[in-house]
Amino acid sequence: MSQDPSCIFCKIVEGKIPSKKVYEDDEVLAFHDIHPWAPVHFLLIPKQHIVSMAHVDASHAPLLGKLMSLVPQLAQQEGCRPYPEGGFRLVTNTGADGGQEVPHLHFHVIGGPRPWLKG
Ligand code: DGP
Repeated sequence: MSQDPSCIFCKIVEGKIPSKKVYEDDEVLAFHDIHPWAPVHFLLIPKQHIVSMAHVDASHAPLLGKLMSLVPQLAQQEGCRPYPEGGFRLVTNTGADGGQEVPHLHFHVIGGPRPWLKG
């Protein structure tokens, strides 16, 4: 599996930086965001080092499909209320203009009661 030794999220995958894990299998890791924006805020990442959504191609389709298919069950597991009264926000910042700070593809899953929600 391709990893970047300087990448914070690769270090989390390898256990070199601790994280509060939500889910893990051989291809995917989900863990709590260190600076949560909301009562529920975790990050879902491929273990493989993919820099961003701008670096995704057709070869990644099965992996991305797996990541997306995990979102509903993990959101529910972490306390997001059911759709439609509840739900969650799914965010992927991409590149400098997209506000991406960590250059390892990640999906923010954000939810909980609404006072935190802006825009
Ligand atoms: P983004 O702006 O989309 O690249 O968001 C990166 C997120 O990663 C940000 O919300 C904070 C989180 N983050 C950065 N470093 C760490 C870390 O070492 N541990 C955890 N759990 N989260 C981190």
